[in-house]
Amino acid sequence: MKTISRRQFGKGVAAAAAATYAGISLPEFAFGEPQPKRLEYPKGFLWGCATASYQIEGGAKDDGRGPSLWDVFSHTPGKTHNGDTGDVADDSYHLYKQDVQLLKNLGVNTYRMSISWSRVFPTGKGEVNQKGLDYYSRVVDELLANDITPYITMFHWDTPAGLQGGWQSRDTSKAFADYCAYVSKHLGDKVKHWMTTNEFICFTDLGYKIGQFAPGMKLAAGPVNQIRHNAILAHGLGVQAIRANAPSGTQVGLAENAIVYVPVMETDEHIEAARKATRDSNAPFLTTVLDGKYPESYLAQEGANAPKVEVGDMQAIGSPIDFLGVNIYVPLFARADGSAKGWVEEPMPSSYPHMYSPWINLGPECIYWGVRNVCDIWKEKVPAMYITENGASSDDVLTPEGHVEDVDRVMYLRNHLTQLHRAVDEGYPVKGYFLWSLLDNFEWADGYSKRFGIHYVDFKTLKRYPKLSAEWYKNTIATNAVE
Ligand code: PNW
Repeated sequence: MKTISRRQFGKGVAAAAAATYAGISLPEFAFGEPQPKRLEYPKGFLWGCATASYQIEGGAKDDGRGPSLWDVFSHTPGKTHNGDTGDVADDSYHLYKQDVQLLKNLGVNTYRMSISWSRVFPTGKGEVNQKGLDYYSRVVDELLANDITPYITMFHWDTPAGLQGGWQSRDTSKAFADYCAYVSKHLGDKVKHWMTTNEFICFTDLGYKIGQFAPGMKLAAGPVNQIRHNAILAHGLGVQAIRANAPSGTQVGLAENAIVYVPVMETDEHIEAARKATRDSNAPFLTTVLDGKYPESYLAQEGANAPKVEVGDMQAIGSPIDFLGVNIYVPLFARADGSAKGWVEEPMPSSYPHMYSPWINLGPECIYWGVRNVCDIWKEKVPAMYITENGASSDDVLTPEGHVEDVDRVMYLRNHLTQLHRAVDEGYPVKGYFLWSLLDNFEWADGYSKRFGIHYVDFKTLKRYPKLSAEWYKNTIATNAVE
């Protein structure tokens, strides 16, 4: 074989280049700035922000509002960071017009908010508090006047304290349906998109099994499974109630934090493992709602602790939905392991990077795989999908000039929207994205210590300041692209 020295090789390349380039004008891109492909979203994609009643409203005792389990819990010593409560929060009860202007300035076309059940029914059922409903009517009018479409969650964890037994009682599911019927009847001419519940696991397991959230109980498996059942039953009865009371054309769904598995590698076997993991791990909630029945494996695993199901329950629970909202923050990793189950969850190394809240592990592929797994498993059961929450906390510092340079939140959002674009590009039916959250707020057990807003709130003055992330999101919306 003929070998050439390095010097000869160099000479050869230089000579060849001289011959090639002589007298030839090269296309500009060869020496210009690199031109990344702009990740544009489809025309008509909905951009929004999300909030929840107890986290932003304050006005806890105003105009006849009754207490919720979260009022009771947050006022119980030792339950929230620093004893923080939602008594005032962002005072959006009084400052909602300012908040609508924040939305308007971002250029969003939609807003996800929730209704405080105990503002409308102070004890959860029976007598209506007209002033409570009037407040939501004013908020909705203000949104519509600013061309912002409301997407409303009926229940984001603030269970009326007046309901005996809370979610331990089936009557709560029935009371929820009556509340949904009433609200959708009275606001249904203006609000066309409803979500029944938000994140089953957070008001069932976290509230009644782990005790970290209201009402702070630690019950055994049997009662917890019944509570989970009552929660999904409430969703199903709520769907039926909204359909029966709102005008035709109304869209009904739910917002669920599906547990998301990312395949450790994008090979067929691990992709299949992540899909199986998604179906198995969401067994008591999303899987049962979308299948309309409990998986055999879940019933077998729970044995005598399995939920008691009454006639008609499964039909209600499996009511078809018009859209599925998924709240996606974090990944878990699945690997095919050759077992009968077919998958194993990878342990997370202690070095795994996270955002300011220790549970927000950074793994932007979760938003792509969350969408893909759910749509691949349930296909026609999910005619449309929204990301109803995605966002992160950051150790925000307000400068004397009134800036917050939350580059970590921008990094988190940019990477998640890059991954979401992949799902949209592959044809998954994602219609919109709601960023959590419009503004800093009462972060449940973490009180005011963890800020998730793209607007900073000074909790002493209640003044709102746009962060860098608000500027970034505004640009994303204006260009309809990730930049
Ligand atoms: C969601 N997890 O909660 C809620 O819907 C919001 O009210 C909340 O403020 C937001 O996310 C940020 O926490 C979650 O542990 C709480 O995976 C915990 C988890 C996920 C979502």
